[in-house]
Amino acid sequence: MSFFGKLKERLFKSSSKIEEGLDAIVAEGGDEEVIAAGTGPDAPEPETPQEVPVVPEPAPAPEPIPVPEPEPAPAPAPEPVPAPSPVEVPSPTPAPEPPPAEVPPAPAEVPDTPPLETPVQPEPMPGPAPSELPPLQDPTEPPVGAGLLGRLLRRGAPRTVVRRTLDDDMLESLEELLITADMGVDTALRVTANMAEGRFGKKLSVDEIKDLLASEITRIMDPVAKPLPLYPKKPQVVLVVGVNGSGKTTTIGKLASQFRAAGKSVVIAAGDTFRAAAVEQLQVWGDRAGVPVMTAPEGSDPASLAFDAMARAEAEGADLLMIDTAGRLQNRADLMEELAKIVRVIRKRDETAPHNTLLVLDATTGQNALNQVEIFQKIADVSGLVMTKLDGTAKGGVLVALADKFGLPIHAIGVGEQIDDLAPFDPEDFAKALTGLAA
Ligand SMILES: Nc1nc2c(ncn2[C@@H]2O[C@H](COP(=O)(O)OP(=O)(O)OP(=O)(O)O)[C@@H](O)[C@H]2O)c(=O)[nH]1
Ligand SMILES: [Mg+2]
Repeated sequence: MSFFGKLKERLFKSSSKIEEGLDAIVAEGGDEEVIAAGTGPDAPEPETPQEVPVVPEPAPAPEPIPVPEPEPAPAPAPEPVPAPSPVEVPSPTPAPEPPPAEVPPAPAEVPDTPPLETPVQPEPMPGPAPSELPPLQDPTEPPVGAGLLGRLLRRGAPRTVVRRTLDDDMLESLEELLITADMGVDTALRVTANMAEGRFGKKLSVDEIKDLLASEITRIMDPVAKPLPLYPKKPQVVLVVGVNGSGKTTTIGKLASQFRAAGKSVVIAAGDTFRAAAVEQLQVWGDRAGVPVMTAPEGSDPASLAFDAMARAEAEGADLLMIDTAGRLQNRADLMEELAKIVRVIRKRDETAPHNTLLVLDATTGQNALNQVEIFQKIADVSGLVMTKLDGTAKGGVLVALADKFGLPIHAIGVGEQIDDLAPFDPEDFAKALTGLAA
């Protein structure tokens, strides 16, 4: 199944919430209009609900075997990124924290070239399969509308469509609906205001509103849809952070597998040294992805492990080092300080690192994700987001709020627990899936 198919099927809860809401809004105060079948190419689609299946079936059980599909471009698909402004390298800390006992004295490493300014020319990634064009008309048939056949076809049963005049009441209902879909108040207001521009007082059907909504969402999200950039720096250090259970370890496993498939050599560091189970979980992912996992004894300093992992990745000439970290709630100052220390120690080895700091967000947390971004950004210079668990939540709209508020790149989204359930973020697909439109 294509990733869009999966996304659409699994965003069931979010899309059905929006769709049901729209149906109710238009039905309330809308008028049924009768349209003669086949009248003109612009004739709106029939609106009989049974003809507009949002998501036909509930999401099936996850496919057992992660068979890589031919078409999806893997999440790390490097686009020829205009290099984001280089990671802000703070001026050397005046009184650098003494490295953990086992950490060798930090050699001052100055790269010859600013690595982030000269992105590697990435290998072209397999592009998405050409989307299938809807069969507009059978070329062998004469155009409908010509001759007797056309007249006969037009005489089908008349269809009905319900349209409601876009007024203040309807706008307010739309705002409320978007807020309940977790888009946040500011974003919901902006989206509905844009939808209404030039359409106030006009009559709209559910499908027309869905189209408007999807294009507004796409417009907001287009600028943030950026695959994880790849840089020539070896190793490129990718630090993965987030609150407990957001999907960091799983995302690292999925990304590592995709990087490997793209021909990159990857090392993973198990920076969650607090739980033995966390290390084991990462090792399982490492095995699945076919990449080595560097571990440290339980309870040892994660900053120290990160430092050692950099040394190993350098020695092995690895392209990428992905550092997993323990989950930490953004309101736990002690844990956030520990994260800041990991970043400081990494920078002692390479002052340009980490080259990417990925904040992994769980879509089911809804609006709290906004607070997570704010605080993690302060502590760890978050360079991009991955949103997991978009399957099975009605809170998918939060991704729109995040894009609108922070403008941070969204590198990938997760829609399941399998190794291939992560894909680059595609705003149009997402908007269509969220609003329940067909591909
Ligand atoms: N449905 C679904 N489950 C996911 C997704 N990503 C991760 N999970 C599940 O979420 C749970 C937590 O994932 P982990 O990768 O362990 O999360 P973590 O952030 O590493 O957790 P801590 O290390 O405990 O902070 C696991 O059961 C994963 O299988 C996703 O996209 N969809
Ligand atoms: Mg973990």
